[in-house]
Amino acid sequence: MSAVRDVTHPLPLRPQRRPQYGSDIIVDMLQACGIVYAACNPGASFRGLHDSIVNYGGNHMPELIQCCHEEISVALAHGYAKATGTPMAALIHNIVGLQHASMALFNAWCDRAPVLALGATGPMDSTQRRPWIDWIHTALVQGTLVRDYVKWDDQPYSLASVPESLLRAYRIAQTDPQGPIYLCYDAGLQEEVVRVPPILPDPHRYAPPAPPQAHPEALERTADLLVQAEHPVAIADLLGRHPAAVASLRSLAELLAMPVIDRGGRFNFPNTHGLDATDAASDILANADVILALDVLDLFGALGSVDKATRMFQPAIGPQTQIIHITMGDFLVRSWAADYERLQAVDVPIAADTAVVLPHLLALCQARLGRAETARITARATHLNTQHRARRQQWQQAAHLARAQHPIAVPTAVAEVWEVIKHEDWVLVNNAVGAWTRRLWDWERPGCTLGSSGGAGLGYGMGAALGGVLAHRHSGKVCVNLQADGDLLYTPSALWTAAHHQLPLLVVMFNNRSYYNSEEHALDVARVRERPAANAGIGTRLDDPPVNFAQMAQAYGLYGEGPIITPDAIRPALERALSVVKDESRLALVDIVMQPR
Ligand SMILES: Cc1ncc(C[n+]2csc(CCOP(=O)(O)OP(=O)(O)O)c2C)c(N)n1
Ligand SMILES: [Mg+2]
Repeated sequence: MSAVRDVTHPLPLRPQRRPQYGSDIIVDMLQACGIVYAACNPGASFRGLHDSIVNYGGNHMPELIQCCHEEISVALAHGYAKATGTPMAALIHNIVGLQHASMALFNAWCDRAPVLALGATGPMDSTQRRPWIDWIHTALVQGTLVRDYVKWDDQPYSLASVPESLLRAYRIAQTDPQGPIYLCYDAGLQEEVVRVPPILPDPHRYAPPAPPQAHPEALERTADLLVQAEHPVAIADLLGRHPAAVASLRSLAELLAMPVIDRGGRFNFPNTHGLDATDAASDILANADVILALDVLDLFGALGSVDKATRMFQPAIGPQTQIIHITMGDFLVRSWAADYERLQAVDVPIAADTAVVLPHLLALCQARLGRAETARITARATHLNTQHRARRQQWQQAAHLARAQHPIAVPTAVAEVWEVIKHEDWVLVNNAVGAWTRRLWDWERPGCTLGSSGGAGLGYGMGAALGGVLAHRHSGKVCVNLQADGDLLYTPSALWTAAHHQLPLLVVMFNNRSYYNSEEHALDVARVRERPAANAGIGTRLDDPPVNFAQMAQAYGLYGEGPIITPDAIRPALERALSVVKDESRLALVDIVMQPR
């Protein structure tokens, strides 16, 4: 369902079947909303819904994707949502499943990703409960467990209220700022016999609202500031959730010769473009007189840098820098988690949808450009292009030099993966590497990377990557997961889901045999306190014993190679793995042991 009703493309026809049980109605509604997949880890609280999906619905719209942990189910839906722009469902078994799912819901919340978390409980009619298990697994009200980090939760009281509840949930999840919702279905309600089938509403008429345009005066002021600026800079973060906005940003950047810093919440700007300044953010910001922030989650953090050890923040911009921020972020603030970030002073705050605003802003800027501005802009473009080319060359050279290092350096592995996939139609569905992929790969298309977990809750990578694979299933695209070791050890059973559903994915383990982020903190603290650095590995390293990830993949019936410890061995291993992914439509994993950063 898009925001604007398209009468030429009606939704799939309403099923010509008669619902017999309450959960059949839920399935009819999921199909009417176009939900293709439902990730699930099973449980008796939704046995009614399970039966309806596989028997009444024929395991089609939604099709079940079996997972071994609710955190994986939700991460899968999270990755899928980012890859498609639409939600899939994750079925979550009462209280226990919801507790497992909660952290992944938190990730989706922080990442502003629409996920339909469908839970179950009860029966709420206590006379219908089985002793012990139905009692310990029933809560009043289950949604309170995750209420602080879902956009909405509901527990429909009757079958008649099921359709409206689901339509509202879908609409809320899909309306910007997007986010997860949680619906809880009473087990009794699911198993209730339908006497008179309800007339299901037409989901088209409940679509998310058309997104808002900016206030005209604020937009005029924005255009004035940008055109008059000596050094305008754009910072984009979640803008790329709408691919059209990426093209608009590119046009605006080119019109003004405005460098762009991509914060990477989604893909926002091609790194091969001469105006990409992501890898020179602090220099570019130091010079900026006007900043156009576009859907930036942490604007304060984007405008400076912090010393991790001392927590000292160093602003990158001067006090005179004018700041414009176009975001819908003000409409999604809760008190529980401080994911709203530090309050940043902004000169022109605009609550609007960047995809709607940018074409208008472009026209306003175009109308303001005179000869003097054009000459200034042309000179700026030349300068920025030259700097960009020099930086790209510098990264290439650094990667080339790093090849001699042992253990394998991170840029060496990143460069080798690129050599193997660069002629494929690839999608980076999870990236644990940090800046090096952006430095060495050509990121050019919207959706070619899916960003990170959002909530920095570990265990995200493999599940989210499989969500990306589901989204691109049968498309011929090669999905790539650059997977961190520590993150995978939270949710290794996601490999079983990949094997069971034959999800093709190239997994490259960026294996530093450590929870290195934590080891690094330990090193920093030891340095500041002048204590022995040698103990930083206690409680943080994963090298005793080292995990054999290739064998782990094999244990799930998948292809696994490694550990790879020399640069020359990387490429042949990756090529063999890629053949497995493409020819056998299976997950293949290559474990590369490397330096921590
Ligand atoms: C659920 C959860 N537990 C603990 C942490 C704290 N933490 C942040 S990064 C990190 C280490 C991650 O290790 P790995 O995934 O191997 O990445 P690396 O830092 O080694 O590149 C830990 C433990 C967290 N973010 N989330
Ligand atoms: Mg690690």
